[in-house]
Amino acid sequence: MAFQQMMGCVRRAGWAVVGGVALAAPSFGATPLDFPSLSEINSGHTYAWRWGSSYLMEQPTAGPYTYTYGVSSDFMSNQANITPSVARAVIEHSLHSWTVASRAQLQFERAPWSAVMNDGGAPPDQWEGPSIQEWLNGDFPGVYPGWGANFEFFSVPTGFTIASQGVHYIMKPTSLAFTVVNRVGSTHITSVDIYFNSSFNWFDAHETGEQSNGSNNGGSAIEAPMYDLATVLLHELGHALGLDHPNEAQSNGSANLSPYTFGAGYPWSSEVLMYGVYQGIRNQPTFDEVGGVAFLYGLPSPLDLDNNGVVGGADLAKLLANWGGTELGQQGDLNYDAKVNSADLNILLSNFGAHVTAGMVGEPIESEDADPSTPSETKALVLDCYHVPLNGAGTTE
Ligand SMILES: [Ca+2]
Ligand SMILES: [Ca+2]
Ligand SMILES: [Ca+2]
Ligand SMILES: [Zn+2]
Repeated sequence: MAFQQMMGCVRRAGWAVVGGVALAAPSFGATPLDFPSLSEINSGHTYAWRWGSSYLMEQPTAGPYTYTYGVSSDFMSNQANITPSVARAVIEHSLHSWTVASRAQLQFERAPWSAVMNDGGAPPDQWEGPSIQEWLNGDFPGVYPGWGANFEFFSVPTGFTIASQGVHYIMKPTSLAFTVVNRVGSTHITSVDIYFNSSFNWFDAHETGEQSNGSNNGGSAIEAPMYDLATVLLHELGHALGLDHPNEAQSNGSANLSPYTFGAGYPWSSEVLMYGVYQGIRNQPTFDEVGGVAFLYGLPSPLDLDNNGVVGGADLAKLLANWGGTELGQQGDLNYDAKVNSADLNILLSNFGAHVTAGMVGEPIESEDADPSTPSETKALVLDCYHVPLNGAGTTE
C-alpha cells in the first residue's frame, strides 16, 4: 500500500499546472491521511495520534495531548539564507501554530534524546534513549519502531534514500520534503520523521519580512528560488497530524470533509495549506486544516461554539459576543482569518441547524485492529509531497 502511494507520487511529480483549475468554491474540505473511503471515515478508520499511539498520551479522553519532538543536529546546516538556530526556531514556531489551530489540545515539548531516523528494526548503537527492551516491554506502547521523539526533523539532499519497515524512500529533485508516517492498523499514527530537501535554498519569510501573498516564493531569481521553511513545515506537520492533500482525495476514492460540519463532498482549493504543490508563503494553517484536525481529534466543530453537537442560537450569540474580535481562531472566527465579522456570520447562518460530530480520538485500540506492540503489523506511509515545479518558478500567475 505504501509502495503504491509512493509510485503515485512519481506520476504527480510535474504537477505544477494544477493551479489553473477554477476555484470558485463556497467551502473547502479537509482530507484524512492516506485517503480513506467515506465508509471508512464514517466508521472511524482515519489516522491520527490516539490513545496508545504515544507514551505521552496515557489518558484516552483527556486533552491536551503533549508530543515530543527532536531536530537533527545538522538540520539546515548547509544553508546560505537560514542558520540552524533560526531553522530550529522556525520549527518551534510552526509547532506552536498547530497548537493554536488545535485550540491548545495538541502541544509539543523537546525530547530528551537526539533525533534518530527510523530506518530499521533497532535503535542506533549510539542512541541515548531507552533500550529496545525497554521500548518493547510496555513502557513505550505502540511506538515501534518509533525510536526517538514523536516528531523528528531532518534535512537531507536530493537522492537521499531510506528504507523504513520495508518501504524505500528517495528524495526526488522536485520534492521539497517528505514525511514518513509510521502507523498501526487503520487508525493509529505512532511516529513521524519529516525530511526536508537540503538541496533547495530555504529561508525564513517571517525573519526577512516577506508577506504572505499566496502566489510566489519571495521573488527570487529563477535560477535560485528560495522556499519558506515555515510554510513547508506547517504543511508537513499537517500530514504528521493525519491530513492529506485535498486535491488528490477524489482520484484516490476519498472525500473532502467540510471543516465546519464534517460532512463529505466539498471541493478542494489550492488556497489551503494542505494543497500538494508549493503556492507561496503561508503563515498558519487555513480553516480547512483547523476543521480537519478538529474532526480527527474529537474537538468541537469551529461552528459549534457551545459544543452541544448542533449549530444553533447559542452559537450565534457567542459569535456576536465576539463581534469585531481580532484574535486568530477565537470563538466566532470560523474561517480562521483573525477577524470575527460578516464572513463568519454568513458561514454560521448557512449551516444553521446542522448537526456536527467530531472524530473519536478517545477510542482505545480495539482488538480487531493491529496490536501496536507487534512489529509485523506496523506499516509506514510515505508522503512524497509538497512538490515544486520542474523549472523552480512559482506555480500561479
Ligand atoms: Ca524518528
Ligand atoms: Ca452549538
Ligand atoms: Ca473570521
Ligand atoms: Zn504534502
